[in-house]
Amino acid sequence: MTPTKTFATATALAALAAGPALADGHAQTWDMPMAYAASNFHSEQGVIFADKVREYTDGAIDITVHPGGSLFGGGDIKRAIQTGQVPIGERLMSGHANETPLLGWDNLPFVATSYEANEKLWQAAKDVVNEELAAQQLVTLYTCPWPGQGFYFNKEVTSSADTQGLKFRSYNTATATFAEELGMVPVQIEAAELSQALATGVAEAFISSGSTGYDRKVWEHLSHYYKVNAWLPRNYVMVNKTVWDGLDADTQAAIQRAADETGASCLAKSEELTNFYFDGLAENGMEVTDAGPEFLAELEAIGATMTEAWLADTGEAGQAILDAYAAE
Ligand code: PCA
Repeated sequence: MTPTKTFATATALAALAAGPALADGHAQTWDMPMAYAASNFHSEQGVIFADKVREYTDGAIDITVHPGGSLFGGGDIKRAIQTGQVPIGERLMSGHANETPLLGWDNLPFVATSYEANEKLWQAAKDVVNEELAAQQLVTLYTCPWPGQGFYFNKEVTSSADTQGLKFRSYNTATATFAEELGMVPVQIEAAELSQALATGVAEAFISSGSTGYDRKVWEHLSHYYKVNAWLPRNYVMVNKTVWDGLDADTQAAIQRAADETGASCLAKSEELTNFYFDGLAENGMEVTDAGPEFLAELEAIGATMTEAWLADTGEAGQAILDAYAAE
């Protein structure tokens, strides 16, 4: 991180948190780093959120969105918020499952594969996840799912016999595990760097939604997309807890209203765009199909062991989420 990228020193942050937003008659200006492309729906919704916050707080909180990892790279956003370098930002929640396995609740293969099921799972996970994040100095404002995750390759794949030794772009520990189980060699790369990784041969396969393949124009390098629909991971917009606690109740309520509305519209957008992305990949020459039965059976078997491993890592908390989900 360069000094010019630093939004606020600890002192500035303390001043931000010191009182009601309008106490001195000035708006608080908040820089909001986001990890994904400006044209991506998560980023567009982030801008809508910022507009709503400005409106509902009568201009007291003025958020500037910085998409595409331009202010902080995806991997650095959470820490930047926790340490007060920026007051607010957005990140893929399961990107932190390496430090906090609970945050991989939405990354369990084939457990919740529709928007409805994913929302049910979030309702089951939400309280314990938010409690954990609060302990990490973060307040979650809204979350929003990506479309279902499928595999991108540069050739036809009918089973793991075809995936051995491929260089695989992962975006978190679960995707790396999935790749290893399929005999591939994972390397973690941000979506913002994906096109370059494919162009230079650093990666030749990955798992993601149609959305990220479309954003990154991966048809320039890859030929096949298998829909699979293994899970729908969520991004979340979080605010530094000290900053949040320093806001008066009306300002908090106004921001939360904006967040609730944006969470709902972002989820609807994600669902609405799912087929648009598949069509876009196909129109640009990719084969977009379901995975064949042999490959799918292998993925399901790997997925089951990954869920077991997650339960072992998260103990009672993880089991309680899955129990609550099953009971709904
Ligand atoms: N796109 C993000 C995460 C999940 C998704 O669909 C990515 O590939 O980084």
